[in-house]
Amino acid sequence: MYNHLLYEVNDGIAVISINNPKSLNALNTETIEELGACINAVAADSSVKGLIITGAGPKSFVAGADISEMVNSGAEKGRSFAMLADKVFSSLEALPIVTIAAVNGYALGGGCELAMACDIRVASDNAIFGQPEVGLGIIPGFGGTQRLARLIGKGRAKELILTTDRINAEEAYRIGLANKVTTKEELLTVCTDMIRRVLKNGPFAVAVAKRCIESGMDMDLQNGLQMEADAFGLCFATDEKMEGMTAFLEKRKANFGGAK
Ligand code: DAK
Repeated sequence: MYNHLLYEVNDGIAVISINNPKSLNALNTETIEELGACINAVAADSSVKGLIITGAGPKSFVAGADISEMVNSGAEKGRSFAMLADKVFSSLEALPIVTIAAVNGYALGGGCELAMACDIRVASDNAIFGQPEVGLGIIPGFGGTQRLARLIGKGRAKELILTTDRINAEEAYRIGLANKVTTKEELLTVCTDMIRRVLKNGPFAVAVAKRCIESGMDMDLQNGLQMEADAFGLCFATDEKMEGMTAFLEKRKANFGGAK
């Protein structure tokens, strides 16, 4: 069905693997188009409750945008590529379900940016993160200058982007770029277990909490708190809240219909 992606769903958890082995899973236009179509399919499929994005093969998550395609692109192509990628990465970020990047090797340039468009990053111990763009005479263009600074702070984001230093999984964990580090063998299990823990909770509450965090990052505190209060009120109107609180009072586990 896809030329550049592998896609499977097990027990409500979807796994998208970027699959361009000859270029260490670099992102060309067709791959980003397919990723967009696949994210739309995930959004439209109510049976999918969580999403993992990873790279096919043992060595790389995504080694960045495809340099062999970009080298001859002019301003017009660059602009349309940027608009496409922006749309796709934003649709990934806007999914109401939890998304995890299982970073199984190189996450460079657009690869690091793809990981940052997910809610959570779990890195295998061979993962390498970096933003090499300024060394290619461009800047991070899939949201890197914005999302990296929001995630790890302005000073560290500037250091990574301006030096183009590559960092390993432990350092990524230390600075908050990776949420967790595990072995290569256990990476997908760790991600799946994490998603299952999310699925024990109210799906509407999870979606609303995720949206409040995302939107709040771009607001001042007072407006963010107002948004949170409005969203909090909305949760009180749901069956989910009734089930969650009733279950507590009845000393049983809440059943929100997610994975067991
Ligand atoms: N693009 C194309 N091919 C790539 C590639 C890439 N990003 N990365 C690796 N490959 C290819 C290599 O050319 C090589 O191909 P063959 O020679 O076998 O044909 C094959 O994958 C294996 O790579 P290596 O032989 O280099 O493998 P090593 O283990 O020695 O090194 C490496 C692995 C990941 C350290 C190295 O391949 C590397 O440095 N790759 C490039 C990393 C990089 O600079 N990535 C690009 C970052 S720039 C935009 C928005 C965003 C962007 C662009 C536009 N707009 C708004 C328009 C994003 C830009 C970026 O991501």
